[in-house]
Amino acid sequence: MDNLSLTVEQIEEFNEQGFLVVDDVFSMEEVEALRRATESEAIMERLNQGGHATKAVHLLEITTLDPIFLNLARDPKILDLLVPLIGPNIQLQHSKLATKPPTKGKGTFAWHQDLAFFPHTNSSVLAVMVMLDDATPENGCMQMVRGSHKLGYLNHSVDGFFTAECQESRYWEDESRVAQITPKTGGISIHNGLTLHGSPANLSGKPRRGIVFEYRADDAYQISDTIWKDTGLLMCGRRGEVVRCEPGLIRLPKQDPESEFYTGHVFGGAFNQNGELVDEADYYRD
Ligand SMILES: O=C(O)CCC(=O)C(=O)O
Repeated sequence: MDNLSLTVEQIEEFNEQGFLVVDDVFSMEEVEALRRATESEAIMERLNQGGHATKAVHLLEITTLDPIFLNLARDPKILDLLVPLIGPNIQLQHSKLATKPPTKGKGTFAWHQDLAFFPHTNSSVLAVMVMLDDATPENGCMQMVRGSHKLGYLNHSVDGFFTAECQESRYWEDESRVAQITPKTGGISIHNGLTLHGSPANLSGKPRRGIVFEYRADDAYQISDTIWKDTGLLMCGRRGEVVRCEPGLIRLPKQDPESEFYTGHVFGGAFNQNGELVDEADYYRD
């Protein structure tokens, strides 16, 4: 398929709404090759370990598991669409295979902003989901709040600790602002890292698979959370020596040292500016 480019109207739509759907990016032949790769022994083993038959599994660092996924992340058919949105110098921030099981009623994702998990110095960070199955309301397609990327960082914490769920329900309770995101197989969705989104359960009885790439402008620096194996890989353009900072408050995803998800750093290990002693969890306790 020929490379696509965004029209002026699509760029305006993305800037206004915080998301965009582009269909017919990949051919059925390309999708079949990607589907086969997701069914390889190595990937199935990891999916089985995650219990993908009965619950939604996000298999991270998918680019490291088969070169087909790294090639996909670097495919100009995707990157050419992103350049007008975040500029010519683009890094990968993370990658994953996002599955929803065929089991009816499973695979809910709570409302959240991606950047609440891994804050950056600017919001030129966006996620692309490449659909290996049609996304429909029945199989739990993503839902997004129109214009929510302009709200800044919303609160995802309770009692000061990050919960992975946005706590400001008034935005998605206003149904007139909620859009169903329904790219077809071989199509993609693109959303800004601050766009508030979630997805309900899969009721279709069939699996729903998508490959997700979070990309960032080269001048967006991660302030907190995880650095994955493929974080920072240059996808196109060049590495610069400049960090761009947008004004505003950024709420850090402070981890509860008592939680089962605690990673050993209260603010994640990414840009942890303290020495060994200061990094003791007790230091942050009241
Ligand atoms: O897989 C889904 O439907 C939701 C994924 C999602 O919200 C995310 O990866 O941030």
